[in-house]
Formats: sequence, C-alpha cells, structure tokens
Amino acid sequence: GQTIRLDDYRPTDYAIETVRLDLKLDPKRTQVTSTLSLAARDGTRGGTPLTLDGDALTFVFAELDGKPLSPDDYVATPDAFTLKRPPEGLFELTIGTETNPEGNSALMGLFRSSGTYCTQCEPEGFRRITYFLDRPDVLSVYTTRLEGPKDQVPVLLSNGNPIEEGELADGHHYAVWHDPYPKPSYLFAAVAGNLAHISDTFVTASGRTVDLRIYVEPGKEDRCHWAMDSLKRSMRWDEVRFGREYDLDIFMIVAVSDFNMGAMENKGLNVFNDKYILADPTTATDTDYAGIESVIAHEYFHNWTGDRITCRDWFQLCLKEGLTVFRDQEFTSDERSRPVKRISDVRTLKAHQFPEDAGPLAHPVRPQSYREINNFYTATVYEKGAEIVRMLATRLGEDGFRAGMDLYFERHDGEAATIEDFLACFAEATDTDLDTMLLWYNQAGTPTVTATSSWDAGSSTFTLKLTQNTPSTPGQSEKAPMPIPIRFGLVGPNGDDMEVERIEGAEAAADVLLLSEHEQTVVFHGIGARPVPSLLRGFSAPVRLEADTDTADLLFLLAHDSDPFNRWNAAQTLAMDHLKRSTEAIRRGDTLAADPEFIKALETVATDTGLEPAYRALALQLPAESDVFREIATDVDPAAVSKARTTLKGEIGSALAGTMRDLYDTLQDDGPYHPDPESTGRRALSACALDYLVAGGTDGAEELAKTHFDTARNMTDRLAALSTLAMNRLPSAEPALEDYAKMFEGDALAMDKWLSMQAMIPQPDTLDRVRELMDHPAFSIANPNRVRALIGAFATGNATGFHRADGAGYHFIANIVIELDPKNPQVAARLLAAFRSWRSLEEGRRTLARQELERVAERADLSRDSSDIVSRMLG
Ligand code: HT7
Ligand code: ZN
Repeated sequence: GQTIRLDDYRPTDYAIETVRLDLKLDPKRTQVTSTLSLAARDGTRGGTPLTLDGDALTFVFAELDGKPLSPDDYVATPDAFTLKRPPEGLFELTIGTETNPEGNSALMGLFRSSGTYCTQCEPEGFRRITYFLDRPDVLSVYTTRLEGPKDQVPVLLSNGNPIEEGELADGHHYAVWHDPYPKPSYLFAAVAGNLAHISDTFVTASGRTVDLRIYVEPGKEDRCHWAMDSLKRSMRWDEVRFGREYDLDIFMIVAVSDFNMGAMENKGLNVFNDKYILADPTTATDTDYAGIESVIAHEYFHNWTGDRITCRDWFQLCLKEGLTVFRDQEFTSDERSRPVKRISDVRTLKAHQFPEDAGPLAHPVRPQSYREINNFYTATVYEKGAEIVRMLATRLGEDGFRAGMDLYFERHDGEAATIEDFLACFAEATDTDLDTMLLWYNQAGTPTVTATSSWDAGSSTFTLKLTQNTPSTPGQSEKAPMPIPIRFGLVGPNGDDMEVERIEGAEAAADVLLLSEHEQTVVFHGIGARPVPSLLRGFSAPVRLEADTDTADLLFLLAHDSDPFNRWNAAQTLAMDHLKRSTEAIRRGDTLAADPEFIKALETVATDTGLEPAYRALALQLPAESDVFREIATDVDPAAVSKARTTLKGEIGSALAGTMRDLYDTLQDDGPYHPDPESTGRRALSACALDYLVAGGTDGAEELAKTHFDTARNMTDRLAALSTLAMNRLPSAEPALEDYAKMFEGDALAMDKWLSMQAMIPQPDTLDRVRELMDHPAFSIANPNRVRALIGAFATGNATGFHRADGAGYHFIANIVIELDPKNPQVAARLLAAFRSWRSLEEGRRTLARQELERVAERADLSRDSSDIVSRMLG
C-alpha cells in the first residue's frame, strides 16, 4: 500500500462549492447521482485534470454542464474518476454511480443495518457512495434528495433542514434536505428506513427552539429517554462552559445495530451504535448509562469541535478527537464526580494508550505518515490527544484556557484547521510561548519521569531532582525533552499541605511546576519539616512517574493526601508493588503474603463515609492483570500474574470479611432505580464488597451472590452478581448463566453481556466455550457488537485464555481475523491489535504469538487495514 505523508500536504486544485446528491434507494442497486459545482482554486493552471476519489464504485454515466461527456473526456475506474480537461471558471459535473448497500459488509459508505439504509463516511467512506474530493479540507454545501418505496422506507433523513417532500408513482416518495453549513464529505449522512422516534425541544441561550429527535427501531422508543436527557444536558453544558450554541433548527440521532464504532457526528444527523442509545433499568447497567451520556455528549460537542471547525487533513485527527474527548471528560466531571472521572479516565489511558505507546504500534498523537487512516482512530489520538489539551488547561488556568478556546472558535469557524492553528490561539490569547507543546503531538512514547528528593533541616529546603526520558519508538529514536506540568503538594507531618515560600529551578505557578529539561533540580524554600511529596496530582501529565516514595510514604499519602487522585494512586502503587513481587515469587515456586498495613489502609478508605461510594469502590479495585503485565514489561508470564492477583484478592477478602459484609448490608437499597452518580456509586461499592466476600471464600458468600442475582431489580446488580459467580468459577455460575439466557433471549444488547462474561472466565478451557458460543443464536460474525462482545472480550479481557501456554488462544484469534478480514477489515484489524504487546511475553508465548502473526501476514488477500497492522506489529 501507498504511504501518505503529512509533509506532502497540499490543497486541492479544485474546490467543490455545492453538491446535489440524489439517492434512489434499492437494496442491491441504489442509483446515486451527484452534481458538483466546481471551480479551480487560485493558482491552479488552466486545464489541470481533475481526479476524484472512488472506492469500489460502479460507474454509470457522466455529464458536464448538463451535457453527456464523451468517453474520451474522462477515465472512470472503480477507484477514481478523472476529468481530463476541465473547463475554466465554474462548471457542473454530474456523475451517476450504482452501489449495493445490502452487500456492503464493511459498513463503510452506504449499507443496510436490519433493513435500515445508513451511511458511514468518516474517514473515507463517501468515496464508496460517489466520486469526490473525499478529504476533510474540501468544504461544500449539500442538498440531498432521497427516494424510495414508502412502505419500506417511510423515514428519509439527511443533514441540515428538510426543505421538500412528496409522493411519487408506484408507492414511492422522496424527501429533500439542505444543509447550509459547508462541510467535508466525511460529515455527510443519509438514513432511510422504517423507524420510530421520540422528540423533544431545546431552547438555546439566545432563545431559538431546536427540534430534537431520536430515531430507533419501532418498539424501542421507551429505551431512548436517557439518551434524550443526556443530549439536552450536553447542549446546555456547551453553552455554559464554552459559550457554544447549537446552530440548526433540528438535531437528529439515529440508532442502528450494525456499526463499526460507537457513534458518528454527522452534521445535524448523528448516527449511533444502538448500544450507546438504548437503556432501561432491566437491560442496561450503570456503566451503560454513563457510556450513553458521554458518547451523546462527545458527538454533540463535535458540532463545534469537528463540524464547524474541522481538520485540514487526517493527520490532524487529534484536533477534533483529542479536544472533543477532553470536552466530554469535562462534561462528565461537572455532571458527576471530578475525582472519580479522573481516576476512571487515567485507568483507561494506562490500560489502552500506555501499552500502545510502548509497543510496535506506537505512533505520535499526530502521526507523520500512514498507510490506512482507519488504523489511527486509536487510544493515542483520542486519549493521549485529550491529555495534551488537559495539560494546556493545567498550564494556562481556567481563564487562560477559555480565552484560547474562544479565540479558536472565533478565528477558525467554518475552516479546516491544524494543530499549529489550535496552539497559536492559546499562545496568543495568553501571551505564552507554547512552541514546545508541539513535541507532545509529534513524539510517540510515554515519557518516564524520575523524582528523587531530600530535605535539609539546616536550610529548611526540600530538593527534588527530576529527570525525563522518552523511550525510542518505531521510526523515532531520538526524543527531545517535553514540557511536563507537574501538579504537586508537599504533605507535612500533620497531613496538611505545607506552605512553600519560594521555588527555584523550575517555572512554577501556585501548585504546578514545569519540567522542561532532561534534568532539573527544584528547590523549595521554607520547608521546616520533612514533607512527603505528592507529585503529578490529578495525573497532570501522561507520563510514568518513578518516585523514591517508600511504602511508609505511600501509606501516609493513602491516609492523608488532599488530592483524591493521588490518594487512590498510593493504594494502586502499593498493590502493584506487591503484585510484581508476588509474581516473581510464584515463578520461583514461592509465595508472598500481603502486607497487613496495606490491607488495613484499604479498610480505612473503604469504610470512610466521608468519601463518595464510587471513589471507595475504585480504591478497593486492584490493578487488572493487564496493568501488571504493563508494569512488568518484559518476560511476562500471564499465568503467574493471574495467580498473584487472585491470591491477593483472596487475602484481602478473607482479612476484611466482616467489613465487607457490613458494607454490603448497609449499601442495599430497595428504592426505584436511577443512574445518578450517588446510587451508581453505592451499587459499585456493594458489588465490590460482594466480590471480595466471594474471593475471600467467606462462608455463605456464594449463596449471597446467587440471591443477589436472583432478586436483582436492575441489570447493574444482576450482572455484578453474575460476574462474581462466573469469574470466581463457582458452581452456581452455570445455572445463573442459563437463567440469564432465558431472561434475555432475543435482546441482543443484553445477550452481548452474557457472551462477554463467558468469554472472560479466566480458565484455559474458556476457549472451547467461546468456540461453542459462536454457534449460539445470540452470536453473529456479521455484527461488530457481537464480535466485540464474544471474540474481542476473549482477546483483550481474558489473559488466561488468550495467552494459553499452548498458543491455542493466539491461533483462534488469528483464524477469526483471517475469516473476518474480507468481510469487515476495520473490525478484523482492531481484533488483530490484541497482539500489540506480544514482544513483552516470555519466550515460549512470544514464539507462538509471532508464528500466528506471520501466518496472518502471509495471506495474499489481506485488506490494507489488517496488512498495515500486522506488518507494523512484526516490523
Ligand atoms: N468521529 C467518529 C470516528 C469514526 C467512526 C465512527 C463510526 C464508524 C466508523 C468510524 N470511523 C471513524 C467517532 C467519534 O470519534 O466521535
Ligand atoms: Zn469523536
């Protein structure tokens, strides 16, 4: 495949001012007619040929200014259309193509999901509908006409406002939509089908009334109210926090069941994976409710950060994604709990982005080149991209950050912008030199920051020696030091933060210092007693921190740190230290008992009613097996890690059995279900207590879990109990799984949870179960949600199964990738990424994993998506 490079960027020779798109819908032969009004851009030489992108298109006809073109005037292949000698000035090019929505299993372009016609155009799907300059810097005004049989497609939707509709002969009807906002092709959408909807209104800050609609399969309307509520709260929040109002008279969301990702921010017509719309208490968990709220917010926020201001090219993807993730994270923090949200986001970052950044798929937040852009919708672009925006906000403060955002919206509205444009707004608005921030976008790899400290009683000074080092990553061996904001506190002997008189050796403002060199010595003056430093508060930068804090210091921080993130982090660090040492012991054939002081400290947090329940639940959660793999980094033995973690959990569970039982009992609530943060937290802490009771082998714990399952009045409680039974491999798990299947038979999303749960049972023979489940009616290889639920959960959520010592887990996943790749390359390539840390494995598994990757790589007919991933992985 061809490599696309950022350095090669140049604008198109032609601009497309308007697009008239006409879709005559048919399951197998949809007729597409597009009429483009084109003009050469300034500086384009007269007669320069015009080449439009296509992808697997069937060409039908072409006209220029309303007259048929002779075949000598153009070249039409499935992948491109070239007009050899375009006329001077404005001209109209009309092209007819034909596509087969039903045969479109890749779910890019125009496809059908349970009978509904639906489009997905980001990043390069529009070229699968018609020939176009299919890139984000070509902004056009679209008018779309949809036509089809009224009984099959009673609802016809596209971007913008409805301007015309009418009946036709033969039971057909049509609708015309006009979107006044110029947009790139990736934001185009059309939906047609037999859909029901719920509606509501929103009055904007300036008093305009916006019609809100959520479309779903008929019969599912009752499950859309949480999504609507989330949408209205998102709209208000963007007005209050960022001064951004919605701009069209109608905002529509459509839920479909076959979708490659979570959702898509098409202008005025968001399309969602139904997993992020449908919720009721019996089928959706608290996590689902929170997920819906944040994805709704994310896609809505794209209206300004993505749609009104878009990306100049796909290298700038983080411009819209990192910023919009930051915005949705802030929304959740304001709506729910800031510390809990921050801890969850950092856990996600460390679980997904850190391993990506440390392995063969590492890439800068803004890559320099790509072969397949679909493979760059990654944790690095999204989550690390959001961390960079957060660092800007940390450095500039609330007012400075808002001033920069205001300038960005004002200056670039209606444009396709770059990261340089974005940074310049903050630099100018706050008069700050932000040039080195660009390094965060351009350098891959997670920096390691080391901190060693000493206190000098004589001079009342506390000295912190800081270093930073970013490891080499594919294609980047040398790294420059980056600006790393370190939020800090010096915790005094009484547990309070100490006053600092003066700081030398680093740019510092209030409680944030900036590490900008490879090595810096920072001296804090006026420190009359030895403090315990609390560094990187709130995880102020996406780095690995190696501080010389010993166990006593960590226990002290766990008890006293005023920063809730670092209190939680102290518990995690203590647990991680133990798990690493215990894993080593197990590999030597030895055992290592947990530190009773640590267990006591956990108990103190768990029972501190001054802390919110959701936070206490997070503090009790041990690092996942995958977190331990990442920390061990080389020669990882997954079975030993798994044993170390199970043992520690059992020790805590049995030592704190009484406390956990009390906790469990006091947390039960028989009021009506509501997904608010308080009751969500209570359910999470109760589930955690139950899980420890079972893990500790407490008498009666299995019965308690079974009763919890049987008497649950909402999905959160039911699934938590089922998970405890299944993950601990208790005899009651199997009958409970059967009961669940009977209860939710036919409900695809609820059955996805059932598939995932079984796929994650940490046993070597889970692989056989997964194979069998592939024949269950609840599974389908054609639906991405089902594939992710069963196969994805096994590959990424079951270390014991996937990393089976005999390599059968790797062999299985490689086979699925080979089977899926021709049907849906995006989903296949994502599955393949489960191997991303294969080089860290111990030798036996490493060899087996490599063999499977090589087997995939040898396939001659591999898609560009999968071949790009596998070659980078082996490279
Ligand atoms: N901007 C969207 C990214 C996307 C996507 C969505 C659905 C299907 C395929 C897709 N490829 C890329 C989602 C978002 O970040 O909001
Ligand atoms: Zn997004």
